[in-house]
Amino acid sequence: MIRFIDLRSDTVTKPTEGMRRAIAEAEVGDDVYGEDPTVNRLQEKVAQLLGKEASLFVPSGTMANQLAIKSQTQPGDEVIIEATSHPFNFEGGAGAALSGIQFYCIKGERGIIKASQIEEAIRPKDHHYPVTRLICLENTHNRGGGTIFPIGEIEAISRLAKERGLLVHLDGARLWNASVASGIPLHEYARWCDSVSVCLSKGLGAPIGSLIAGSKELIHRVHRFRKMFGGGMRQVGILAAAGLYAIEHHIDRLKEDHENAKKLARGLAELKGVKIHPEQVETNIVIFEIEDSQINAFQLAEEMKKFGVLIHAIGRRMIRLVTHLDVTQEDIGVTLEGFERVLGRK
Ligand code: TLP
Repeated sequence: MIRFIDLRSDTVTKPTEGMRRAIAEAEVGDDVYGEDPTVNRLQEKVAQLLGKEASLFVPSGTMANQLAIKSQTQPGDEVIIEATSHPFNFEGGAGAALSGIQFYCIKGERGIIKASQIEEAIRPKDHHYPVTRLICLENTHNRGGGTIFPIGEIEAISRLAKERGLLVHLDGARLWNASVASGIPLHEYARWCDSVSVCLSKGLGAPIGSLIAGSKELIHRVHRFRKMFGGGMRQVGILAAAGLYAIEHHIDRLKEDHENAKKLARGLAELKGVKIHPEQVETNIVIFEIEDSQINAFQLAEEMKKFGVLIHAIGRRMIRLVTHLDVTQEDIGVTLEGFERVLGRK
């Protein structure tokens, strides 16, 4: 079988030998009865890392975000969110379908929105308007290019939210990356938010799983809705074991992914028709544009396959590359060589 260098996403990683052993040896029980000791251990561990009272294991990041929305809104409410965010763009319209909310989108700077922008978006208390209830943030920001949400801005947004009686949800699918790159502990990011979701199946390399953390009272509500959404699972300790293994072994190494992403970006900046700001690459995501005179992004993706490299065209001129634990430093060299052969040097 040919080994592709797969830069389409950090969701494509395969479990390592050590992780597979942890899966095989996991103690299990029926988690719908709350009796899976490995799931319970994972939930306690993540709650502790995020400095929250409780957390709940769910199958996906999408379900985690949607449960956070469902548990903290009423149908007809408005949720303030950034225009290129994951819950608004890539969750199948679930906010409207499952919670009956509408989003109020704010355009951010590489995904980052400011407290002052949010303040303007909060609806007056008048019966003409929907009720503004929740603010959703994303850290790191996927379509922003793996941008780290500045902690000072999160604090300012949280203080504004408290003042105006609003709740804050943080989509922290890649909060691990933000924390490793910034040196700011996970709980410091989480303390400003009522609910936080984190994913085990992205940079951390587990095959599946996300958690949602918050107060005991919130997680009690989330638990009920998880059942309603069909997310109650049984002997799921085999999956939680992979998550625990990932937390124990794969957080610190994220810095290698960040270095690889920076190296990719620096190399790409030398190539013809590539528009990129390497200094803006903060974590494991690289987004760049190719100019009109060059081939389009879909054709570039096809050409790169010939060099054994898979990339994600996210538009006619935009490409996203994501580094992860199945991509080595040598792979970055091979990838840059491929790009150079297709695009040429400046
Ligand atoms: N993102 C995936 C795709 O859906 C785009 C990817 O390849 O990056 N929040 C954020 C910030 C995400 O990036 C993702 C997945 C999710 C939530 C949803 O997670 P899953 O795929 O587990 O439902």
